[in-house]
Amino acid sequence: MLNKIADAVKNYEIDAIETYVSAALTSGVSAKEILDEGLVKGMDDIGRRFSSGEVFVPEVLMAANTMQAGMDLIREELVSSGDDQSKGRVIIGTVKGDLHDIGKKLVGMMFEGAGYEVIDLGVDIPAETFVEEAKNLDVDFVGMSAMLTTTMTEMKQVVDLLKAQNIRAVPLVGGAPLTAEFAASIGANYSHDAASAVDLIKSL
Ligand code: B12
Repeated sequence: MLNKIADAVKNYEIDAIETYVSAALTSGVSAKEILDEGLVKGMDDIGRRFSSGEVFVPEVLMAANTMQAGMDLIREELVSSGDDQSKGRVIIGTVKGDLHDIGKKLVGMMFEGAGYEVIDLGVDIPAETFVEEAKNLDVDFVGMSAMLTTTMTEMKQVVDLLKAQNIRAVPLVGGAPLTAEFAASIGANYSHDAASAVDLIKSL
């Protein structure tokens, strides 16, 4: 069943993914397993084939849309474990110039599941908008995602602007090209995946 889900992402079977994910949920497979062993596994394969030039942007986009359709179905179960009382307010967005949003959405869902109030700003978000929203919404955390080496530098601008305006919200960063060293160098907190992002936010 989980292999079928991974294959559906790999083969861009957006119509079939709903059937497979629903069947897995009905037969008691957890949302977490569907995510890790199914959807993410399929997307990892596409990522590898994209890097090696076997597939191109349109195929990656179709796989991404298939993955998103699957994620929509497990969303409820992933976030339902959250407490009623909010543990804090988080804004999350993908930085300016960057349109990747699957990882960011996933992290947002996991934060919700852990009891945080999450406001998703979307993609291609300028540093000024992160800072304005952090101020307006009086948030505890500012989550930033970057998937391109060329856009990760945007994160420093956000951190610097938050400091310059004396906003105490804690910056959290993530995305495939980032490292803990990079995050430390800009004064942000880093985690490499959605599960450890939850441990990170809880620890802060
Ligand atoms: C899907 C995808 C796309 C889709 C995005 C669709 C969408 N709606 O998101 C499309 C087709 C649009 C796309 C476009 C491009 N892409 Co692209 N894409 C990918 C791909 C294959 C998968 C990314 C993904 O969704 N992974 C699955 C999720 C679950 O994982 P994740 O994003 O890493 O997120 C996890 C962690 O990083 C972390 N995390 C993420 N954000 C945050 C935030 C916080 C606060 C925290 C704590 C944690 C955290 O937790 C997440 C969950 O576990 C990657 C390959 C790869 N290996 O990453 C390339 C990749 C990122 N893309 C790449 C490139 C080059 C491009 C393009 C420039 C291609 C082009 N020639 O046009 C464009 C850029 C468009 C733009 N301006 O953004 C390169 C980037 C290289 C680099 N280092 O700069 C990659 C690495 C592929 C490669 N090897 O060449 N892409």
